[in-house]
Amino acid sequence: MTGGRETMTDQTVVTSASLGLSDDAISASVVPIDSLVHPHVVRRLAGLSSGRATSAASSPEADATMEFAVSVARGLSDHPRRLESRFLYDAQGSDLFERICEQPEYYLTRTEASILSAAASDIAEKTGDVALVELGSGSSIKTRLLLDAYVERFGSARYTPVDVSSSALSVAETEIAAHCPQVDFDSVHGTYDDVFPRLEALSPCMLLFLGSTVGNLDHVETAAFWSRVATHLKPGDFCLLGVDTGEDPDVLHAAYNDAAGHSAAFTCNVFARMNRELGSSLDMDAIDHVARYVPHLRRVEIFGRFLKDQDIEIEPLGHTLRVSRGEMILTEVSRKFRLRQLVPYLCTFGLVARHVYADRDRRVAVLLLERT
Ligand code: AVI
Repeated sequence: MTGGRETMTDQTVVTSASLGLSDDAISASVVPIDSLVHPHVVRRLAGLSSGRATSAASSPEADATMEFAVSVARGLSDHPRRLESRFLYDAQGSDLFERICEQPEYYLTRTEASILSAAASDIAEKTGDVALVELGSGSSIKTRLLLDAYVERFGSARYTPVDVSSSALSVAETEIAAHCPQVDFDSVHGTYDDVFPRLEALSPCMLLFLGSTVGNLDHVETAAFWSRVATHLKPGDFCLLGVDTGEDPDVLHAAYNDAAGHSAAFTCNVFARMNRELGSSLDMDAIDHVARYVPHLRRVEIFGRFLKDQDIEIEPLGHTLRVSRGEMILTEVSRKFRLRQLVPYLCTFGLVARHVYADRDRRVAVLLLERT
């Protein structure tokens, strides 16, 4: 063995010489950590990850801001840079998303509503009298079509909407009480995690996951999501899943770049939210919305593109990151589905498609899945 440092693994001895490196190259590669990240930021983040950062001053709002700050710091340090899409939906973002749903180019919402309107009574007949539990219920407008069908068939209905927006839940409650008083309304203000453990007590039930929200999860999140659904639903329970099956590039491009500019405002809002909540001092006039359909990945990718160099401050962490002109920060992906791949995939989680409802143009599908 000639020169070089040794690293022992179970089977192999690797030397710096065998890697073609001299000892000088190794010592020259030592980079002071302080030049990469400020010690103050290290203390903050290390404290957070060990759960020690919650101080006496902590409150749910402060914790939520810190969670946003850490997520932004993490996502902007990633390659490619990204932001978690759940932060698109603050009060302004939720309003903008409602506007998107009303745009003529955004076919998903109205197409899914028309499928539900035609299929509601058939769905009620197939599931029998089950409690309806809706993830990310928002205004619950589409769900009223289903509730009407359940009330008509069974005389009453049980409905548990789940949403992080308390204002959306109270609007839904008022509207449903006025429009359909036979509905027993029992909402959950929180995330999916808050409702999964309650599903067993709500069984027999049908979990509603509409609007192709599943398309905003990446592959890892998707598998984790379906595992949880499969764990918490009992055999014989149902899941009603709405997915976008569109594949026409022009139609998809228009849907995510509406002429009225609501899609652009929705993307930019997450950067404006960083200004509001994290003191990021971003020049909003120098951030553009870019949405493009990538056919081979069957997904729309949405970015904020920086038109000039900007320093992004993350005040709660005392951290600043530089983004250069031309850089694109991924804010969201929206996957589009092929039923011949999706249906067998769901089977691997014990969720069997009993019926698939679709529109004439095959742009949207609603799957009635049974937990076997
Ligand atoms: C909520 N989700 C299904 C929407 C979508 O189509 O992926 C979010 C959205 N983003 C921009 N426009 C719509």
